[in-house]
Amino acid sequence: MNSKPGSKAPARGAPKTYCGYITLLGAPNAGKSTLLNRMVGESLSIVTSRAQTTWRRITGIRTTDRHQSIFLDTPGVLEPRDLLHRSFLKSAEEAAGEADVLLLIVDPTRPLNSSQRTRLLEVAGDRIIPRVGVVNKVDRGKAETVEAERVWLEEQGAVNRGIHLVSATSGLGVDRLLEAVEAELPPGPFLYPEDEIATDSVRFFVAEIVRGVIFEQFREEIPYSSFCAVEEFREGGRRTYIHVIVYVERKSQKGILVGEGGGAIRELGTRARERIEAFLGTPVYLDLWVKILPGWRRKRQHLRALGFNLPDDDGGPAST
Ligand SMILES: Nc1nc2c(ncn2[C@@H]2O[C@H](COP(=O)(O)OP(=O)(O)OP(=O)(O)O)[C@@H](O)[C@H]2O)c(=O)[nH]1
Ligand SMILES: [Mg+2]
Repeated sequence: MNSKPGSKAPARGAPKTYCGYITLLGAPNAGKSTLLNRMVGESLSIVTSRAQTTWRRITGIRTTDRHQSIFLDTPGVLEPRDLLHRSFLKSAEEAAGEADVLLLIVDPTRPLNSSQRTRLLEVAGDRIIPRVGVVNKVDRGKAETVEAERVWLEEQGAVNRGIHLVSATSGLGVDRLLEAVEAELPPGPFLYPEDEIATDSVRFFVAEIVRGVIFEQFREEIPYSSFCAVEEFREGGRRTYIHVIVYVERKSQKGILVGEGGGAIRELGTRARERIEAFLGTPVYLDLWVKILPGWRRKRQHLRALGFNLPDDDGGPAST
């Protein structure tokens, strides 16, 4: 070897590291966000009992000794009915396209129909990468439906690295899944510092906390018509001042969110503030406003302004 003193040759015998993107793909409500949170060990992605909770990609990072797994949670794969749904689908497709490893997650408690299954396989695509099957909710699924989902994954050739039976809520089977994921990571340097677990901004998480409370507190279409945005975030005073706007599609929805005598929005504000304080570890003044942005779910200019990832205009459902 003729390396000069002080040259930048990599240290011989330096331990090799592995790092890659793992995309979680599945139908709405399959438990993708629950699984991401379980694998990262923090509540990063909101989870509710209702379908279509996740609206865009959420990144969660898990670093062990020599492995960095960068998990991408995605909106559930669905039949798009409006432009917002098409944005969900685009986010899922893009994350699938960026994956080094794909986790195809199915839910035995809500078997999909054949067109839903076809769409899921379409979004999973046919890139040659490691694909791991996950049958989630085995704590609740009947043995025969768990087996039926496992067989489906196997027969479709949708996975090429085995199928794991897990429960994201109890953690059953998740350690073995994590080991299987690490074994598939490509060699490479870590892309994030070892103590980093998320890439989204504090503002984003605050808006998600408010959206999560709206999912809990309101029924029917209200959670699906409410978009939360942090307009201002000012630290330094006795309390952190946070101004959040909840955009709704119609006047009637604003009435429901505000409630009689402002009761509903007060309750929402109190619950959201308590959670934001716990998240930030500081006292917060939460200034919460509801605004009408007519038909925002269907309007390209509104969705763009709200930061959604939009497909090119190909005349799909309800694109205006
Ligand atoms: N019994 C049981 N319930 C689970 C499990 N994993 C997730 N759930 C529940 O399933 C529901 C949906 O979970 P999410 O993690 O929000 O599902 P998701 O796939 O992210 O849903 P979208 O964001 O709508 O695509 C929640 O009520 C979870 O508590 C599990 O292993 N067992
Ligand atoms: Mg989700």
